Amino acid sequence: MDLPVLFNDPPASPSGGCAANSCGSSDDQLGHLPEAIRDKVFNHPCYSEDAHHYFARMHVAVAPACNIQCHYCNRKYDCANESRPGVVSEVLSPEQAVKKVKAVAAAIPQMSVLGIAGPGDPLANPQRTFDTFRMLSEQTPDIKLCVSTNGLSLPESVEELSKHNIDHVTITINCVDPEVGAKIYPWIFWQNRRIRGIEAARILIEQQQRGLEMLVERGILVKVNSVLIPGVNDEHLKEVSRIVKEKGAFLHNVMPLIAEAEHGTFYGLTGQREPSHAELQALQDACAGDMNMMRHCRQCRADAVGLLGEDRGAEFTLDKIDAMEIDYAAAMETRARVHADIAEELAQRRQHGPAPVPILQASGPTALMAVATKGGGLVNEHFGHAREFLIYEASPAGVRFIGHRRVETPYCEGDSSCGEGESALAKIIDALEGCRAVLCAKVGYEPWSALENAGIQPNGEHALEPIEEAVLALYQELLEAGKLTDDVAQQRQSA
Ligand code: CLF
Ligand code: SF4
Repeated sequence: MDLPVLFNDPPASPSGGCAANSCGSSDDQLGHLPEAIRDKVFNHPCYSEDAHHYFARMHVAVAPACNIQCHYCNRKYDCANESRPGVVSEVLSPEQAVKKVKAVAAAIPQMSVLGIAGPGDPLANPQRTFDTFRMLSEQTPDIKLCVSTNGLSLPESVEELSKHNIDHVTITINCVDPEVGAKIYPWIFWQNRRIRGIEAARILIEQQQRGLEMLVERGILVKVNSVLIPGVNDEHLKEVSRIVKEKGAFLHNVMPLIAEAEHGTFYGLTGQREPSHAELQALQDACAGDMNMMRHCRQCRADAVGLLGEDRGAEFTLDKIDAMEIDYAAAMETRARVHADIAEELAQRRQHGPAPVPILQASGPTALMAVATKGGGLVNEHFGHAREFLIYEASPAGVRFIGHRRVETPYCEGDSSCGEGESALAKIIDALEGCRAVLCAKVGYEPWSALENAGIQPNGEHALEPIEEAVLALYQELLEAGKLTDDVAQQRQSA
């Protein structure tokens, strides 16, 4: 199946025509897709960058076992292929999971997708995973179903996946060469035997590739996740990207390795380094020539609830759900209304995307800009409340989304009486390294000065404006004021 480009980078447009919006962050992201595919992605927050500003996803942690070992995973925690390492989820029975899905769907009508992503491998727990999917496809037909797997048991599961209307499958593919694989996977459990080394990696790769081909044949959209491990598979991932695209994968999500010693993973304990923001972006850009790239992944938990980047899981613990009265039929009416409103807004945005950049100069500086948002595609979060910043690249060719930076402690949550506010601010400034400006709904006096001193221009003038338009406007203001002189190469080096 020859899939149209959804997430590719924009063509360079020195003439200033707005070729903007990589990852289809707005403009004509979905407009050119065949209707069948548009229906599958328009409200999936992971498959459409636009959708992730509006639609929420949730995961249910029904799958505790795993059939392989990855060097970036500690079995005490959730599957690191689709989750941040170091996070533990409460395992649910399929019945508990269904109840939770209904409760969340009623409380958060924007929740459009239910994923099973752990805490182990969903397909290594077929009974629990498919019982959950079966009940959900019968009882909550308005929710898209999604699954993420390491791929070892995928070929044997494809038939069952097709039965439950699962339109979205993620396979984590870190390599297509067993020699590279042997450095990532110490063993697999296969046909009742533990197999190690290159042989283990060879079997895993074969199963992943066969599973990918079988899914594509059935018209199921496949996203490939890859963990970027510097010195192990960084260069190799370009080939992975090329091959999975050739085989019909829809989207490639290159995620940074997280290898902190306190997580107790092999890589964490042996000092394997994580990639920098610049390395991640450079590899995503290199793969983008061959592949639709996802850049808005938040490496969420196996029990995540809410918009990508937020986690409302604590509102839906088992005891709280037990106390809830859920009228799902009524909830479905509200959900249909909310989804229709969002679809209308997205269509409007596509039709009236940001105005083309006037030709200020044929070529010019490229600037990274950070944005504080709490959703809806707007600059609408206070600097001090932001838990993450979206990063956009602005140039005479337009604006493109390139990723996000997470903040451990929002500035306003740092306790200023013991200096925590200052230390939180220092860490935020570190996280924004390489950015020329930060747009937010409001920013206080103290962080304002610190940001300015760090060469990051704070800006609250574009509060509540659509993000791309605001970034573009600020870019022009800074350009006209002669405040943009760095070129992108310099910025990337420093990032
Ligand atoms: Fe979940 Fe994954 Fe489905 Fe999304 S997450 S199973 S495709 S519904 Fe999304 Fe979260 Fe990244 Fe996964 S942001 S970790 S890509
Ligand atoms: Fe851990 Fe997931 Fe790898 Fe299994 S597949 S070892 S749960 S990261």
